[in-house]
Amino acid sequence: MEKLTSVFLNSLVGTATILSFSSFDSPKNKKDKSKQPMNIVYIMCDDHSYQTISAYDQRFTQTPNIDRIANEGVRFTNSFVANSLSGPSRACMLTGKHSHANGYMDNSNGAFDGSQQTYPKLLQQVGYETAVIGKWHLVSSPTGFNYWDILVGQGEYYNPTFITNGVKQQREGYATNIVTDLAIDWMDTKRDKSKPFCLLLHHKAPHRTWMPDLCDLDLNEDVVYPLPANFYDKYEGRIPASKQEMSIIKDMDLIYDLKMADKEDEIHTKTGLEQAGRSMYNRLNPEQKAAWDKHYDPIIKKFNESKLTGKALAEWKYQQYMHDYIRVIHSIDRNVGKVLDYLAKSGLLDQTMIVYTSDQGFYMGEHGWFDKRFMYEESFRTPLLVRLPGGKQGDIDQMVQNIDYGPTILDLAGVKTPSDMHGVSFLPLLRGKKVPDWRKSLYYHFYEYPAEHAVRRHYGVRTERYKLIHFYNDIDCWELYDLQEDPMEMHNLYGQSGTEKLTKELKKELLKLQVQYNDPIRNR
Ligand code: SGN
Ligand code: CA
Repeated sequence: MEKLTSVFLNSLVGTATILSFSSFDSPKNKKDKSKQPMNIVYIMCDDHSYQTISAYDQRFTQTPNIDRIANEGVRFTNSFVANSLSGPSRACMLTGKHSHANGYMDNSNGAFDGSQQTYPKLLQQVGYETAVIGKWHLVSSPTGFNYWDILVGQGEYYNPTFITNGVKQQREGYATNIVTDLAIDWMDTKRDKSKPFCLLLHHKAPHRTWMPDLCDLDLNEDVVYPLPANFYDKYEGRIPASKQEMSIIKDMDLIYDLKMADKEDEIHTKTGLEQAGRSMYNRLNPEQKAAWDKHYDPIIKKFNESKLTGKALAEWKYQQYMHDYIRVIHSIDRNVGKVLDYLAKSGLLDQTMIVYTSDQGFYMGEHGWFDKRFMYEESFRTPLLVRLPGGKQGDIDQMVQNIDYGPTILDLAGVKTPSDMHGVSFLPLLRGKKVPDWRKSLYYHFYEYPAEHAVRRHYGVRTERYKLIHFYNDIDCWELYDLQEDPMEMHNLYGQSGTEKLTKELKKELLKLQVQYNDPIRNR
């Protein structure tokens, strides 16, 4: 009943808004831009760590174009996901709900149920034109989009296959450039210009295996990246962390991840990964192979001769990983610049909210890792930069989560958050308003286990200062962190004397959230 009422109320809001949208391009409205609805350009990368965005962190690289969004808008300093994995994150964003409620709990979950309520569908109801271009990763075909042009599955970096409104086609070139060009082309020539629009521009990059664009292969060649202080973490007091399989030292593959497929066929790694690495190379066309070889062959030769072991090998792997990853970021940044330039040139900039984010964070060697999944800060957090014309500039420090994106975008379009969405609109924060009762704690739940990288199932709660995590399923481990005293989460305080009261309070808060969101798996 409650759900029906909310749909009804929304349809009323929708009707009212449609009336104003019908005159979107009228000469009168062109004069008074403040009365026009906002477009949304939502740029989301896959696995882009906040550590490699210079608006957040200056240690590794410069991202001047991505930073423009922050400089002309806001930087969220406490932005998080609900379940640090691609498909689930996307489902949380589209539905505004935690994973158990939208049904897409892990990447091997089958297909996302596209018949359910999503924010793009609600936008369509109030007269928006919607499109998704790039990585989709939800198995079922997109629903709620007037136009969709998606990569198949994880997508490929080179010469990727797309499904364009249901029809498969391969496109020659580098994914980040292609996706950007398609998105600009959609805004420029394909959409219905009498309507406001919401474009989801989803890059495959910088997902594993971090393949750079040809023009970026030699970038920053002489740079030596700083090793994180906890690169050689021994995981004392953290059993689940000790059992993961996402270590740069032991799990990062020389051929698959680090591209050391030698022509002499002397380097061999795990059969499956070696084969996958070699077939990735074989996807390249002759021109691409020539540029690839020119860059990697000398590195392979030097690597083969140097017979590295122990720490020298570990740190060589880290440098190689960072070089490739950052080169991939460089291409993303350049392509974000292209989108911003297009919006400026076409006169859309003042009428468009621009979002830059990632489906989750990523480890840049912290704890010795790549990948994500854990509720630890590097992968629980995700970058979030928003440029809202007429909105606030500077930092927003309140804790936001990817379940809030749908409600926020709907709010911008004048649509009330449906009562069954878990997320909350942060539009008031973007407009610089004070929201005294903003949430004080976040809920997280990760499910994909047993699976690649062997991160155990866990749920947890994070407050501004503390974090409590429970790993369950084939393990029963609690972890407690004081993020102020131990920001790298190296000291598990759970069970230590003096933490009893804090633990009790956090368990109470955790249960409160599980009840509030109606998660059937509860704090035990
Ligand atoms: C692939 C990757 C994993 C990664 C998952 C999930 N392996 O399976 O390393 O954790 O995707 O990533 S790979 O051999 O295919 O590269 S996600 O961002 O799509 O959820
Ligand atoms: Ca991802």
